[in-house]
Amino acid sequence: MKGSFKSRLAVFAVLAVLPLAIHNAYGSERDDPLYHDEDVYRDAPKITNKDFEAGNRIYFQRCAGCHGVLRKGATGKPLTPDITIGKGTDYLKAFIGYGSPGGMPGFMSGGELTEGEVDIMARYVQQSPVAPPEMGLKDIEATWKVVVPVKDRPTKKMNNINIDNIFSTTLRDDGKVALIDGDAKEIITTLNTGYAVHISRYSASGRYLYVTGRDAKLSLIDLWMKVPAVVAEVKTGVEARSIETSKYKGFEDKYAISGTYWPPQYVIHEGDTLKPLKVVSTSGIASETNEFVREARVAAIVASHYHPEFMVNVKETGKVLIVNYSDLNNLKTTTIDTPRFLHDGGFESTKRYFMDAANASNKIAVIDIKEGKLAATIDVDKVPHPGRGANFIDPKFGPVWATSHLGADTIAVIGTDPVKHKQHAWKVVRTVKGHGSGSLFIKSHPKSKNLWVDAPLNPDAAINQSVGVLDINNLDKGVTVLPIAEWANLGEGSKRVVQPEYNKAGDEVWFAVWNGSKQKSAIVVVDDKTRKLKKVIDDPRLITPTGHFNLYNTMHDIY
Ligand code: DHE
Repeated sequence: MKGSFKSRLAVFAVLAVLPLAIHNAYGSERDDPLYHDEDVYRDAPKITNKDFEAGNRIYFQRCAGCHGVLRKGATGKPLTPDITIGKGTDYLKAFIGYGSPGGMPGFMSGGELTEGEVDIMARYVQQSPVAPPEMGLKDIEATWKVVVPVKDRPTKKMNNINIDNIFSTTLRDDGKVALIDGDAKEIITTLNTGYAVHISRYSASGRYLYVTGRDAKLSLIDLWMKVPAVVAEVKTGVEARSIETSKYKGFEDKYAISGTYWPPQYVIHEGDTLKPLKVVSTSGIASETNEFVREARVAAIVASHYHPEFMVNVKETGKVLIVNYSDLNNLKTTTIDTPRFLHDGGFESTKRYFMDAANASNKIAVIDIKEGKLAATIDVDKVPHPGRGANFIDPKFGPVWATSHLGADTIAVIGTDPVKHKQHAWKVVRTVKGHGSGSLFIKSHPKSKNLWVDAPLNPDAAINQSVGVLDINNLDKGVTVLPIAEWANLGEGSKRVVQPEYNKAGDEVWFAVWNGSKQKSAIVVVDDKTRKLKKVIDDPRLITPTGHFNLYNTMHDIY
């Protein structure tokens, strides 16, 4: 591919993904004779440049997260031409359009793609994938921008907002976050933070908010300003999902770490400016196969409260890297082999153990943060997807952590106390029915008696538009289903209900009602005790809300 790194990055920024130079070099039709050099492409259906470009853009927006930039598969199946050509265009169209019970969303039935776009995608995935560019420290530094230098920032909090109870809400397709005052339940401001914003995390002091977009644009927001605003940004790659900050005593607000899907690497940044300090590749040898994996993507990252360390999940290699940030020039890393593919996870209640979902193996790996080693692996149901999971005290089994599943309608409740409840530790002590498969997130709070579970990827609207709630003290009683989307009263649309999140006090639970970008969406606030509707926040600025992150709970890992 020709052109400087910057121009290549510009292509990515405009098209949101892969360069087309190779394709363009072969003329306007994919059936150009040159293109048929390799046998595998001989049977690929025709695709015009225009459709290939559209396919690239859609693939990055909707597919690469699960299937990989190089289409080698992870959460989703591999989609390389040697496999897809054999399936045929009609089969692929049905799959893309209507999804599968295994967790593949129906992109046409869900209203995200038109019939024409589904046809393009069915032909696009039969073409050969094109490798995106690398990005070293210099390249990353070239994108780094300090909007408000540290010396020009306030020295004390300049607003009257109770920032502990702020929610940073992802406005997925609007490329923004909404900062919502959790007390007033009103939007304070919305801020541009990058394409298809993914997650928000806060600095250990609570002053700074870090937001990453899927396009790997990382934004730093100063919550002390009169009106909180973006004070620095940097682009760490072309695809990202994770960001975390240093939490160990003495290192509060000092570092941030961002993980990228492409290039497969992590970057350590100066906490208050985002200046990139260190880049480390995560490509390497996989735990179970001992084969080299180039696209070894960084999934969840958590920060230890026990040591100056980050736990970096490398999805495809099944390695948890314990990165000690006390000396960046002599970076010490402990590598723990786990089952694959690692995705998301969170701490149990003492924060000593990281409960890490290896979703392709249907297992939870338990990492002992204090000792820096694997404590256990636990079999659960199909495709565990905890988010950060939920902690509570089970009346019979003591402290437990729970995950729901993408591929099953169950909740696995796991004993987490190896001291006072040793016989139950790292065992599934209960399997409880939720209200449906296709769940992504589960949540509780130390002050609550409820366990909330969503199912936004269930194909049935009655299930994906509602949530399930269970009584922690009476889990055998079964799940109660609450019609959250109906309460929001938004009119037409897919209205998937996603991610329970508590307020600071632990007496309200918030849900996003995630509708199409041209339709009305909302945040629904439920009274945790009565399980009744408390408030619908339906400000028109809430375009495609998905994740929402309460400052106090996120900062202190309370879930
Ligand atoms: Fe996420 C967390 C990856 C699709 C909402 N998501 C994560 C994490 C990863 C990840 C690795 C953990 C980050 C961490 O803790 O540091 N997500 C991916 C994907 O690869 C995937 C499957 C496909 C994609 O194309 O991105 C994907 N995620 C989605 C969605 O479609 C969701 C539902 C809506 C959206 O906003 O895009 C979504 N993901 C979330 C949320 C979290 C998250 C809300 C944080 C959960 C938490 O409680 O911390």
